Amino acid sequence: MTVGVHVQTVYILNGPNLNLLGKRQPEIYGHETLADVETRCLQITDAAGLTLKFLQSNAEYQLIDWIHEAREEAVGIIINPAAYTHTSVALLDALKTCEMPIFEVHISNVHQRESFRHHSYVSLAATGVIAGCGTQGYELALHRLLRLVQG
Ligand code: CA2
Repeated sequence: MTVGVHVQTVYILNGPNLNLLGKRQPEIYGHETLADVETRCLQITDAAGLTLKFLQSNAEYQLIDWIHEAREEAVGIIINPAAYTHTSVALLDALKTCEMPIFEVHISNVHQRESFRHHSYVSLAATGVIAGCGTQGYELALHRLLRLVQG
């Protein structure tokens, strides 16, 4: 009998317009691209022996479909829902079905910005929230997630 080795998977999901990271508004979001962020996150997951799925979409339904996928396959989710943070009950509902650690990451300090950015639907489903740490926030969330998952 062959016993398969089960590799744990972490999903990092990115919402609308984050494909422009490093290419526009560097005063708010910095100079790093999403590909740079993925590379640094991969270094962490590789070292920990985990698989990383690092994804971005401008479409709400796509993010929801990936959350459904993660629900079956992942040990944890890190999500920067971008503008959907402040609007999407649908993302909240999808995340609420996931029984695993969920971290919400914002590159900017949303609480220092316009008041419509102060409320997050997603936070209601989040284990933890990181905001204002730049793109390093993804790594901080990943380290915390690994601590919870791997002990
Ligand atoms: O600070 C964050 O990470 C945000 O989630 C980014 C969202 C914004 O709507 C949230 O309030 C806070 C916007 C993402 C747009 O990303 C861009 C990146 C570079 C250039 C233009 C947009």
